[in-house]
Amino acid sequence: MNADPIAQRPWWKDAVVYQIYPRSFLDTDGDGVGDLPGITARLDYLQALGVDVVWLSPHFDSPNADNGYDIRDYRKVMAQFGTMADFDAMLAGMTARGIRLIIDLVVNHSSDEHAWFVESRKGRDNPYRDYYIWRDGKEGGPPNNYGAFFGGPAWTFDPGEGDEASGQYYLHYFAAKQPDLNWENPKVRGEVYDLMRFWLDKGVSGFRMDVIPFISKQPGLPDLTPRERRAPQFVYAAGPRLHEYLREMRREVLDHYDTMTVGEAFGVRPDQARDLIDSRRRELDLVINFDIVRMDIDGWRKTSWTLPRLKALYTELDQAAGPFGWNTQFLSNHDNPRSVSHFGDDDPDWVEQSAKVLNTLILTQRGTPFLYQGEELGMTNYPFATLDDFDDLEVAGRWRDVKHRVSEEEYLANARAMGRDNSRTPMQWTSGPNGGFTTGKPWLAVNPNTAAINAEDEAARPDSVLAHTRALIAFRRGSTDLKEGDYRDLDPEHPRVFAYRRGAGLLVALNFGRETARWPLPEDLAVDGPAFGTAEIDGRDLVLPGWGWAILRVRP
Ligand code: ISL
Repeated sequence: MNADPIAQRPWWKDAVVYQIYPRSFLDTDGDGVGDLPGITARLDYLQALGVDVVWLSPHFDSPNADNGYDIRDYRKVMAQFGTMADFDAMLAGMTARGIRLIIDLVVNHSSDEHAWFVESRKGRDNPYRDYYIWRDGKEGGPPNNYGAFFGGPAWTFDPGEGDEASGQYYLHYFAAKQPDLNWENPKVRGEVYDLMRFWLDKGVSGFRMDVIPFISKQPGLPDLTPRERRAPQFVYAAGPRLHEYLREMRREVLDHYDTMTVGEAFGVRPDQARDLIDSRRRELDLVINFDIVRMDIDGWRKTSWTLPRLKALYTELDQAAGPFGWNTQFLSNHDNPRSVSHFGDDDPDWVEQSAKVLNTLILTQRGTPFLYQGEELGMTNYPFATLDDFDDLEVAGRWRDVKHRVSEEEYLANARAMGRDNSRTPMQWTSGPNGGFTTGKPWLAVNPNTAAINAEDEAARPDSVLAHTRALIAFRRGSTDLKEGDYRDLDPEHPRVFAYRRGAGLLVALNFGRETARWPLPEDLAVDGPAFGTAEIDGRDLVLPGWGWAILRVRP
């Protein structure tokens, strides 16, 4: 059992979360970009799905260098998404349906068009100068050898409004249009806490915190070693004051509200994550870890994964959370490819079955499930034909970095498999034009398979991925074993079957392949009635068809 030291069990432990990438959810004004009224128009759909919390990717005013993860005004709704009245109407609609809202807190960096940076860059004496991280160059170049995740160095020289001599470099882990905020400055921390209170006072129920481990920088900003340069996130996430900042944030803001906080733990290893989510430390409630979704990606290259390795990661993460931690359970989001293309089988003959297996995995694991928009439908990666089909500065930036040594064909093959735009193509609502997402020209092309994979058709089919996902969310809601029970892998080495116990009363078995699998039930197991799923019990064997799944009630 999970020894929860907090008096009552927090609501977010039993919740199912649904992530909305607003740009691609539903467009109601024909500009080809999703908007907040579009979300409001689909609240009955979300209520019918049975989700408890919506995580909304950034809705704030932004020049959209990084699709909203570059915020120009933290208290203003992006014009393309609507108005503050639209936000209030959306939140009221969610609240009326018993759905909570957590929003995306992007405070490792702002947009370079934010008023703070506009002032900061004016010169060394500006009162906002140390809201950001400015340093003199070294030997005619940047202050150190940090690389930016979206290509090039993590430093950009800015002459300011003085003469060239007054110019300095500013730090940006991501794009040059995303300058890193200086959390060493208590004024910056105070500004962040104020903007958090602004949205909490409007009724939001918490935050997903973008690359929050990066806010504490390494003292002196020393050069990275060649090995560190290959994966700088592990250095960026290990700053000395992170835990201090998070505890201050909780004291100053979060402890005064009933909130859910989810830190995006880019660069954090499972054992380090434990310190972020240990409820006794009063830092974060949950983290989004990268161990599973990035198990087969090395920088921009896609490598490979095996089911035993995947299963080992589930066990490692479950054990790392310990009795005072709690995990998120997810297989995709707006930064990763579609789960059914990544971990399932998106061949049209198998996509539906394998999507059901993956959603069963997400919804029967120990922790808080996070479904990404379209995952409930079995939406797949997009068939990108050329690099021009992408609209992601990460794909473009990394190509600039490697084009001198990698063929476009090789780079395209990797971007096609792992590029973020795979999960950013518009939601597929119908088989009609643009999948019912917009009456205009969509900002990113709609997947042509919307003819076969769309919410309208699936809502009418009892055997659809949508129907399956709804049923599992409802089943989970009523299952103490799934919500609270321990997790134990029953066959970690099996190459294609993922079988595990949840609590005292359930066994889950999943077939990660097209071939039928006969899996011998453990000798000491007394099965209680037929399997819920597509498997059959033959004597002491569980027979799982290709991409089959089963949830068995067992006698304790
Ligand atoms: O892994 C990555 C870096 O190579 C990216 O996919 C991603 O930038 C990383 O996971 C951090 O993501 C978050 O911060 C970024 C933003 O682009 C992502 O959308 C956000 O989820 C900068 O704000």
